[in-house]
Amino acid sequence: MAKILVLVIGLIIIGFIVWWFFGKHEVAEVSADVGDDLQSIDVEVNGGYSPETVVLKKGIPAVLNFTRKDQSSCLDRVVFSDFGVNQALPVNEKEAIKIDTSKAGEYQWACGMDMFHGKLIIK
Ligand SMILES: [Cu+2]
Repeated sequence: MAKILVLVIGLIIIGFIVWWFFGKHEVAEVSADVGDDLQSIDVEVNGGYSPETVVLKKGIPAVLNFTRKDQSSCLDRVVFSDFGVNQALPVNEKEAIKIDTSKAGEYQWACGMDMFHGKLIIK
C-alpha cells in the first residue's frame, strides 16, 4: 500500500514538473494604443517587464514609456539592440523610448545585463 502511495505521489510530482517546464504558458501580449500618428504603451519595470510582449502597428511612430519601480540595479538600463537604444531608467521616472516601426518583425529588448527580456512585435 505504501509503495502505491509513493508511486502515485511520484507521478503527480513528475506530471507537475513536466507541465511547469513544457506546458504552454500564456504570455500576456499587449497592443499599444494607436492614435492617428502616434502609438504608445506604458511598460512597468518591476522584477521584469509588464507587459512582456508589446505589439506595435507597422509604420506608425511608437513610444514605449518605461517606468522602473524596481530598486535593483539589474534593471536600471533597457537595451533595444536592434534599434541602437541603451537607455538609463531612473527609479519612478517615466522614460519615453522611441521605436522605429518601419520594419515589421519580432525584436527583443533586455536589461543592461541581458538577463530580463521583453519582446516587441511590429506588424
Ligand atoms: Cu540585469
